[in-house]
Amino acid sequence: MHDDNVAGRARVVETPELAAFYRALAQHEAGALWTVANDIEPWEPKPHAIPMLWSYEALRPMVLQSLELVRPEDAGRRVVMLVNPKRRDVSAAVGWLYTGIQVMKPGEAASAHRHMASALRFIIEGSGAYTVVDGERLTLQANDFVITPNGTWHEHGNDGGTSPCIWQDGLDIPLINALEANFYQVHPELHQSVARPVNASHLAYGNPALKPLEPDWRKPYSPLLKFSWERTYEALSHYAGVTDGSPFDGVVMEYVNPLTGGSVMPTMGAQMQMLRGGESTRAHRHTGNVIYHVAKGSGHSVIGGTGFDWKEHDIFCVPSWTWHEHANASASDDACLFSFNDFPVMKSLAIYHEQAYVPNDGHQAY
Ligand code: 1HN
Repeated sequence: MHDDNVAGRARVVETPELAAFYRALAQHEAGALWTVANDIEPWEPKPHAIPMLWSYEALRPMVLQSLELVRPEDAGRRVVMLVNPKRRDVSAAVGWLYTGIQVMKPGEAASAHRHMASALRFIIEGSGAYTVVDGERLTLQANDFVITPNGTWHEHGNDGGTSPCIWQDGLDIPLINALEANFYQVHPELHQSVARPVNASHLAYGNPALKPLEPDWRKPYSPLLKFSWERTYEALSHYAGVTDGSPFDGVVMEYVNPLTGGSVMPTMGAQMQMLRGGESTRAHRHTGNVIYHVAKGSGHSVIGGTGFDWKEHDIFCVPSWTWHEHANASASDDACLFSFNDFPVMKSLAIYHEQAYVPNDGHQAY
């Protein structure tokens, strides 16, 4: 589409004299910009990651198998990570985002630590999961969303019933490592003392449109740490009744910091979107990377010209600047997609950019 052999682009023809010049520069750890200029200034973003879908049905038995193979005391966290074949070198699922599936047996508790990377979790199965974030214990149910912002002490466990708890972790760890800004500490006492009432932030900040007049929240992340599925689905269902929705995302809502309306954490944002019965969206693309989790229903997405069928708890990714569109398989039931992204990074650096797909009524051929 774009021709590099145009005026204004680097197009130096190599000669023996130039080759000798390059070798001489290299001996001094220097180089000629025009030999790399077109690579480091692409016409548009060229993501390394490829579109991927990880089937929960295929991975779940292996996630459960890990229960018998390692203990959290030895592994730190018992996680099956999802790796993009083109991002193996940085342990990313897409772009600079990491994701994995963590599992804990009833009665297990993983120790507390903190790091400069931010984390979030989306609960998949089991009823006894809890997490403790900076002294607040949060109880977790299927499809709840919980954040552990950078620098917060966090630990998890399963203290309910007889079945394992499984959740998806999302972290910006590849980004923080790329920025060479990661720190990691284990808690001096292995476990935190619980300093606040159970679910305190949810009770204080979980009511949409009513905020406590607590004057001293100065932290750069949401004081609301847990966003329950019950309230999220209720909000989406209500909103679905009064909106046409986005042509690209259906009925979509962002999880926000209730004090600012901004993203839940400085580096990662999260959304839940509903595709109503029979709904299919038009394609668009944007800078920024997204990892989706199918919270409800089934359907398919076309990502970069490849079709991916999905059903509950499948995880898939959309690399930066890649066309994507979604369709609900059911004519009558809604489907819901949870997603997290690096949009806050893109937006705070003023490099977020979005474009609609115009040909063929907004639908890719695949
Ligand atoms: C981490 O701290 C957790 O706390 C899970 O559960 C996955 C992957 C990379 C780095 C830190 C957790 C992680 C992680």
